[in-house]
Amino acid sequence: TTATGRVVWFTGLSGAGKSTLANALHAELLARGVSVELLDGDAVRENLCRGLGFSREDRDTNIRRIGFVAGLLAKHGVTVLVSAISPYADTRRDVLTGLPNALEVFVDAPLEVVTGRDVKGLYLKALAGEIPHFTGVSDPYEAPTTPDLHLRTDRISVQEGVQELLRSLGEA
Ligand code: GGZ
Repeated sequence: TTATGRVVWFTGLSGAGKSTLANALHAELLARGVSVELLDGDAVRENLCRGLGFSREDRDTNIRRIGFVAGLLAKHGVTVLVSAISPYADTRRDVLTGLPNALEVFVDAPLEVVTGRDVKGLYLKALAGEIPHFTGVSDPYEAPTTPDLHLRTDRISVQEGVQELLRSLGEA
């Protein structure tokens, strides 16, 4: 029988570095021959969750669908890297509780830092009121209080983050 795969669940604000870390970890695990899949909020919203918006209900639906697919993959031994804001603590706990072997990773940078980076220009628009319900600006983000791993991306490099992730996965 195939051992259950791990689920690494990256939660945090837009621009905090979830996808960057997930992509870097993905590359590292692939290089080590690990069977690994990425479920990125952005990509998922173009197919599996197409048509969903950013109300609490839609975000929760998004997160539950991602959790469902992650569980199917993990059951077959695949390591799954999930990158989604997943702003609601209750929903995260619900979904993560249903995934044996899941790691909750808080990808954390202060709002000033992510608004300063503003890689996609979304914070500028959100602060101008052009994007309603923007997480961290006009919509809640409930930070994890007891994450398995807390990465301050304004203080550590991507490579340091990946090293910490590998250690948490027992791969370092
Ligand atoms: C937050 C938004 C919003 C609003 C569009 N609030 O940094 P990005 O651009 O590429 O990633 C963000 C993505 C968030 O999707 P998730 O599936 O991760 O969200 S959730 O877990 O809450 O369901 C951002 C973009 O979509 N985006 N509008 N209003 N982020």
